[in-house]
Amino acid sequence: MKTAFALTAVAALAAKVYAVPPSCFSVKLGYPCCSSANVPVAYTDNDGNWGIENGDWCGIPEVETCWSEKLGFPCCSSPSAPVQYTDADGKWSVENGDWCGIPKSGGSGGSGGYNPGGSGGYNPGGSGSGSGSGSGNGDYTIGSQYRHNGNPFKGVEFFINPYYVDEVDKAIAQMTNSSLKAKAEKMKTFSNAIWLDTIKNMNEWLERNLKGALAQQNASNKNVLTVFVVYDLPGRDCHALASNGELLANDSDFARYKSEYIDVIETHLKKYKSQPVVLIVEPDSLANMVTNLENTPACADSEKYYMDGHAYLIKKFGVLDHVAMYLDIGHAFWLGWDDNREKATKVYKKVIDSGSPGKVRGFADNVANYTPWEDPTLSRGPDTEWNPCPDEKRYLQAMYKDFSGAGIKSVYFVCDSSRNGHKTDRKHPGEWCNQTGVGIGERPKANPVSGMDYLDAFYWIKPLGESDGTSDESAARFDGYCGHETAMKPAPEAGQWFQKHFEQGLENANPPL
Ligand SMILES: *[C@@H]1O[C@H](CO)[C@@H](O)[C@H](O)[C@H]1NC(C)=O
Ligand SMILES: *[C@@H]1O[C@H](CO)[C@@H](O)[C@H](O)[C@H]1NC(C)=O
Ligand SMILES: CC(=O)N[C@H]1CO[C@H](CO)[C@@H](O)[C@@H]1O
Ligand SMILES: CC(=O)N[C@H]1CO[C@H](CO)[C@@H](O)[C@@H]1O
Repeated sequence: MKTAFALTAVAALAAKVYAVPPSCFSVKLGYPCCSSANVPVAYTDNDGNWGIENGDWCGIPEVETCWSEKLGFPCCSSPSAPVQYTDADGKWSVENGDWCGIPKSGGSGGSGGYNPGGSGGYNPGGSGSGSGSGSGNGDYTIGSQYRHNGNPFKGVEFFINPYYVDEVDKAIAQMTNSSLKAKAEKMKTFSNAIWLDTIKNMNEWLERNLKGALAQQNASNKNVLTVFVVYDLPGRDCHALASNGELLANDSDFARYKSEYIDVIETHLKKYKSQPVVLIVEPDSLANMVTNLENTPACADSEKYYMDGHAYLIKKFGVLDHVAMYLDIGHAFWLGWDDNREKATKVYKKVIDSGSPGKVRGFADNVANYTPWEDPTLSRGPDTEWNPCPDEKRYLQAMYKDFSGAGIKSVYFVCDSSRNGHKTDRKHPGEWCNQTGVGIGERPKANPVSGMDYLDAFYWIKPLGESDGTSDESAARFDGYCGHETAMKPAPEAGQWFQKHFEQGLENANPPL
């Protein structure tokens, strides 16, 4: 309010103080809010629209079209955006891979928007005084420390990743078959992990999703679990090419891994301490340490960084009460053989000890792989190259025995079931790229198998539909496996959307969608 003349003019009307609604732009300037958004505009300046009531200036409250901004999320571009989720705050949709609040239509009666008391749980900025700047993002109360008590997947709600919901919506838009569309719609109701596969993606997605989960948690009054994949070690994917990372196996890139990646994740995790978090740690890395040190020079070059990187992150994340970590152990047709399991036991024991006092909850298997949970057609013999663990169930049973026997204290597993519902067409179980015949497997669920208390969960770690690697032989990250006969082609780069693979996964779902 800049104009002094206007003030004196009205001061002459010598008003009674009107009962002040608790917040609107004028309160911090010393004027009450008008009683409704429908008061006629008498004057407009940079602060907002002013009305006159009871002989005094009052700030006309804005109809809160953009209610989600105070919760840290943008508004959707249109009031007719499709509703994906509804809670006490309002209706939510997804745009550009993030939640957005669907604007409440302004207009009639001024009833809708202006909501002084702030109803439901999630209320940034705190109540009362109206002193602060109000806008801006998230200096909200995060609440008290959450502590995992046993299985982190149990008794919690799973966070739905809005980015995936958006990908699925786009996939649905390309479909014509209505029965397939209906299956795809269901995919939006299941949770999957969020991959922090570059420093940039981590910066973009980690806090946003923690914040989203906190909002969901406060609205639903149930703890909401988010699962992240930590995936950026120097010299990543040392034995293959399709998922090579941004950091090289050298000291300066290792310093970046620590300071620009792990430390930043730690800061966010420490802040969002009232909600459960699971971390799936560095897929494929330690399994490469078990089997590929001798035959792959790139893996030998990466060894120091893989080992020191794990020690570093276990020390940091493994002391946080609301965070549970699972180290990746490949899958049945990687470490299942007797000699590999024996070597693996030593490697994993050493890594866990090196991270003390940090602790890990257990191990993740079959991440981004296709090995079925049970495959009664296979047994140890020439067909399996004498692998005694030809499916994930037998693999975990054996690993449980070996790891517990070696004195590893916390031995629990989470199995990636996003793509292992149907035996794929692969001729050799070592094939991993875009396998034809893919089908989604068991839905995410805690303690899914009776008699296997050490299986914490089936969970979708690799989102179905995101490519494993390109089939373009001229691409820098082309890996021979992605050109093999049973690899679906043409395939886009790793992580890019692969519509055909997605559709096949839906058709072959087991159990069916
Ligand atoms: C439509 O999809 C269903 C299952 O999702 C499939 O069984 C059927 O063959 C498809 N129809 C056509 C015409 O492709
Ligand atoms: C490490 O690799 C990065 C590329 O990611 C390069 O820029 C840097 O110069 C390398 N550092 C050393 C010490 O070789
Ligand atoms: C602002 C707000 O409502 N925060 C709450 C979110 O949930 C936590 C945990 O239940 C509460 O402690 C906060 O007060
Ligand atoms: C479903 C699909 O795309 N299958 C293809 C996988 O790759 C083989 C060999 O390149 C093709 O013959 C299949 O059509």
